[in-house]
Amino acid sequence: MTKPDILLMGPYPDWDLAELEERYQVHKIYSAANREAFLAQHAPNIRAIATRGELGASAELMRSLPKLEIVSCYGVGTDAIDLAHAKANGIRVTNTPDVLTADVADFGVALLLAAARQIPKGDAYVRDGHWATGNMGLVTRVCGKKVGIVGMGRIGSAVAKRLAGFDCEISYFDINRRADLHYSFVPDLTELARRSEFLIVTLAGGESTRGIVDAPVLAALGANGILVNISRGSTVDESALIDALERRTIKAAALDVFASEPNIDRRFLALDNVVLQPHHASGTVETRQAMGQLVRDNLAAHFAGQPLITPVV
Ligand code: 8YV
Repeated sequence: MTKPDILLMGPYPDWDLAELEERYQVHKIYSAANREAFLAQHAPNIRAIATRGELGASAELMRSLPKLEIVSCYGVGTDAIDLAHAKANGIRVTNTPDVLTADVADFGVALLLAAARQIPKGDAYVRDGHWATGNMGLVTRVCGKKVGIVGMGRIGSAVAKRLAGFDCEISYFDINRRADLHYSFVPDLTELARRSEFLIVTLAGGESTRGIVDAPVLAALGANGILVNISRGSTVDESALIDALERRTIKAAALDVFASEPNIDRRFLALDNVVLQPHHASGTVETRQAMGQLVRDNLAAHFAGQPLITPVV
């Protein structure tokens, strides 16, 4: 039997690649020297896209693949996939929910601790020999503080659960109140920021959340406030954030995601009050193995004519 042709949007770990190559004819668009020539050669046969959360699949790309049946996303966020186009054209879409929730939530807490307790600064302080001669200065406590969670979905509620264990007072903003949770619901994001010492963004990306953390929200968070973003760079007005960090109208930020990844705004690099990470919240061996398995299980279900495991469209 001939192997179905699939288009790989970005690099996958070797263990996934080996498994995919066993079952599919894998075409790596990210390593093509000439994208147009690559598509001209392979597009007519492609039946599936295996993407990555942040890379996605545009309508233009999907339009160029006449035999496309499914987009299997290696990530929970599908904001970079044109879902409307997929739906209108009978193209299925799957993602990898749940398997990454715990690691992403752990990382949100780690980033909060890193920013508040200034862990990167302490590390540099020891390495560059200043410990013997200087004074690192005091940092900000995390336990017992008021935390605002922006987006109380799977990841938001896992972050809340962890920080409740730090005796933090948890409030949240979302479209609707979660009847199953006892945390305080604040339907106005600026008001949530005003009430919070730390704001942790876990919202899904996309047009409805673009720039939702804007200048007034940052102003309300205030000069002692810390912002953590583990969602998508698009949810934060990055110019407003850089301005707030430069003018110290918020205390600090810790960011795993950026408006333009991986080539982030270089103004971040000059700031000592921001912790920068390379979109790696789900990047543990355990979670990435589970994500890769789910991508393959969805593809296998599709090509076997069985129900998809985690369908989005
Ligand atoms: C991954 C993500 O870093 O799940 C998502 O939406 O953005 C992350 O888990 C990404 O998908 C891996 O490329």
